[in-house]
Amino acid sequence: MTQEKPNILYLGSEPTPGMINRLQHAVNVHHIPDPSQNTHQLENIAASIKGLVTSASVGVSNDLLHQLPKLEIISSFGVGLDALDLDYLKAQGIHLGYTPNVLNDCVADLTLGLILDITRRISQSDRYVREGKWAAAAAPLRTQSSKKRLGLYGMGRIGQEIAQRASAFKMPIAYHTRTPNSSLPYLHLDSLEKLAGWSDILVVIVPATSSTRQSINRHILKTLGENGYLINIARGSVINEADLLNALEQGILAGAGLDVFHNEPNIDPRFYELENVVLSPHAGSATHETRQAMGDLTVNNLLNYFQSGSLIASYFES
Ligand code: NAP
Ligand code: 8YV
Repeated sequence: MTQEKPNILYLGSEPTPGMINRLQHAVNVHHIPDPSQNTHQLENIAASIKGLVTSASVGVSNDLLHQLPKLEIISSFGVGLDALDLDYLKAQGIHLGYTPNVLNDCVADLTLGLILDITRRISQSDRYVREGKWAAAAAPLRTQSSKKRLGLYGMGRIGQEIAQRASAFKMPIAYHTRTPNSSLPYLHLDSLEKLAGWSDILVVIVPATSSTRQSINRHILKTLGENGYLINIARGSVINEADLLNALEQGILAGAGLDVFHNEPNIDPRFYELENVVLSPHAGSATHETRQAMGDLTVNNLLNYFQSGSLIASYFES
């Protein structure tokens, strides 16, 4: 007797081509990019859904979760889990797969790119040349990137990769986390304020949680100071964005390199007017190689669960 394939709900678009195709061999995929726009299709299948595939940016609303009484597993494309109600999932015993580590290198590479760009103003210089200004006057001098003090707010999987790369640029490194990691050769500071005071460049690479929400505020930015640079590669919600915009406009801060924003992709247009920011469209993991690895792990987490009861990368069981 052949066993019936489990029903899976697939939200959002397909971030890596071929994911749905691979899943279809072992499970029945119901691809509903936005269930709030397609309530009729969802009503017909909700009671039978055992697995769900989503991404860090799409997440799953609580309203949808409450409509899925048989849900056993969510497999999420990405490492940030802030678009999911983790307490609810844990209480319901719903397994959660995600894609840690496979994206560390590319996110760390882009972080160094943002640091080099905002200090040496690479994007701004590119505009200067394209706009034909070079022949009229030499471009202004920029700020040295190497040897600057690099503060990392967060020193987990990605933070450690950033620190390794920054060491090659001869940057002294300090970090702030709630728990010091004694295996690391870097200075641990026991508050974000102390880290901001110590740093020339402050990199945000903590998860978006209630304890980090809006923790980068006017006071922290003032402490980082008028020669300081902020790099945010984590999540927009970790920063009080009104405070950041004011600080950039008023010269309280030298500059910022930003990959993530409030209300992305419809970001505050005040950013467009500023020359002292480099803007990146949430592209930390956005390379062919890393997105392929993330897609494979997302698919394999789900398939492994239905084949053997265990996930390859499980958030609650790690
Ligand atoms: P991770 O390995 O879990 O590391 C998180 C780090 O943050 C740990 O060092 C942790 O240390 C620290 N931390 C957590 N809460 C803190 C708090 N309240 N105060 C101070 N430190 C705190 O995570 P990861 O894999 O490095 O990823 C970090 C985040 O990057 C993700 O959650 C995601 O939002 C973001 N991300 C963005 C992109 C992008 O494309 N831009 C791509 C991937 C990930 P303690 O627990 O000891 O405090
Ligand atoms: C995702 C990310 O690619 O992993 C994360 O947390 O932010 C990115 O790597 C993006 O959010 C797609 O959902």
